[in-house]
Formats: sequence, structure tokens, C-alpha cells
Amino acid sequence: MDSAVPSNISPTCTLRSYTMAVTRQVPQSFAKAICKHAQNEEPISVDVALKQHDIYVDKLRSAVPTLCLPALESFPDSVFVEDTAVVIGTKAVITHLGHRSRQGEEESIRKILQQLGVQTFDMNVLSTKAVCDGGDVLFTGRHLFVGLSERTNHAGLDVLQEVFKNIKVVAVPLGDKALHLKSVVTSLDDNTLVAPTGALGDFVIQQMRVEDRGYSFVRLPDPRMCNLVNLNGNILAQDVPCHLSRDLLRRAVERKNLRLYFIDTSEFAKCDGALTCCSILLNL
Ligand code: CIR
Repeated sequence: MDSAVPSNISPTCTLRSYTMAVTRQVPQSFAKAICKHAQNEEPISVDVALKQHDIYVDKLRSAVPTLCLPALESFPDSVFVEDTAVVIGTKAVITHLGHRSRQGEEESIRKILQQLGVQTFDMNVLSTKAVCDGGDVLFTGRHLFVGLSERTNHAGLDVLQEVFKNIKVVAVPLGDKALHLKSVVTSLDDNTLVAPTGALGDFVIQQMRVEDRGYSFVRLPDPRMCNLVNLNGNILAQDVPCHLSRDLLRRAVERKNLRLYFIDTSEFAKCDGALTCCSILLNL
């Protein structure tokens, strides 16, 4: 992948750029990761997950320096580092994770972010009631959309607003319709969101009032393809066998002169994970 933001991107396309990424190795305990939404015919294969994760990390590495922290065996879901911190610029809120079995994963993330010079704020110190998973937080550059889900509550949103004072935080009530906001919608660039066709996509778009807020959006039939990593103009999408979604996304990416890569994440999808959840992107 290319490290530089493409110079020929379409004039309607604005992108934030990143200088590094943080990931974490898949633990052997990953086979016991929480699984609520996915319907699996096969159990998770840790060996396959390790290979898929290596490919993911290599892809990130070809664009920016990427740390891969050691696995945390006592936390089966700890590969999903996105949930542990919300980082904007040089400030990070270290989240109080919404599922009890995951609380504690954030400790080493706090340390590493501090070592990198990021100022950290502990959510559970700022509010004893707050919970939040980073997967519920979508930052577009103009808005911080926060899904209110089974993992993220209003007190969590309030902490984000307190720390990121100058950014407009928007609540997106989700209930139990999806694990996280970013399980449904992510962004192709700072003004273009990607959401699934059908009732869930309609609902979320309506809750976000994206058109009133000046966003355009791309709708894809396969919800799994709506979870995109956008790293300096390199778009990573899950390698799902929906030809229509692939074609529509390819065309949207080409219109903006971005670059598209498909990555197999079958083992992560078996425990409700996708692509954004396996990294924290930083601009330091
Ligand atoms: C969980 O239920 O917490 C994990 N099995 C999946 C977390 C995925 N995280 C994300 O999409 N940000």
C-alpha cells in the first residue's frame, strides 16, 4: 500500500492522514472470544486468525509504521484494540469497556499511548457510570458520532464530549440492533459515509441525520463491506463474496481516486469483529 495520501484524489474527497497504527497479536484464547451477532457454522480457527491478522498488519505496515503488541492470553477479545481507546490528535480517552470480560484490556494500551506522547484520560475516572467501546465511535473530522449500544452509554458519550470539547458529538441510538456503530457505518472519506441498504442502514442513517449534516453516502447490500479502514487513501474492505457490494465499492473508490484492498477476515467475523476493530490509527 502507499504511505502517502494520493495527490490526485478527487476534489470532493477530503482525508485525514495518519502517521502510525497500533495493533495487538491474536491470543491462543481467541477461540473463546465473545460472539453474539454472528451465526457460525464453524468454530474459530486460531491458526487461520493468526495468518489473517499477519496479512492485515502487513497491509497497515506498508502504509505507516505499525506496532503489534504482544497477545494478552487472559483476554480472548484483546485483538480488537479499537475498543480500548478513542484517539483524536494527541488526546486519547481510555475507555471503560462495555463488556465486563474485556475490562482490563485497556491497561497496556494506555501505557503505549503515553509512551508515544499521547495525553490520556481515563473514562472510569471521569465518570463512574460511563462505558464505551471504541467501535461505537466514528470520527469524521467534523463530527464524533457515538453509537448508544449495549456497550456504550450516555455517560460514556458525555466523557468524550468533555475531553474533546471543540468537537461536535452526536448521539446515535442503536440499542441492540448492532454490536457497534461501526459494525454498520464507516467513512470512505471525511464527507462520505458507507452504510448498508435495508432497514438497519436506513435506521442508522436516519439517527445520524447524515444528509442534514452535509454528508453523502454509499449504500452497499452486504453490511460486512461497510466496515472500512481508510488509511491515507488506502481503503481496506472485508473480502466478502457479494459481487454487487464489491462492484459498488470499487466504483465509489475509483471515483475518488483512492486505492482498494480486500482482506479476508473470516475468523474475526465469527466473533463480531471486522477491520476497523483490529487497529488504532494515530496522527502524531
Ligand atoms: C466483542 O464482542 O467485544 C468482540 N467479540 C468483537 C469486538 C469487535 N470490535 C469492534 O468492532 N470494534
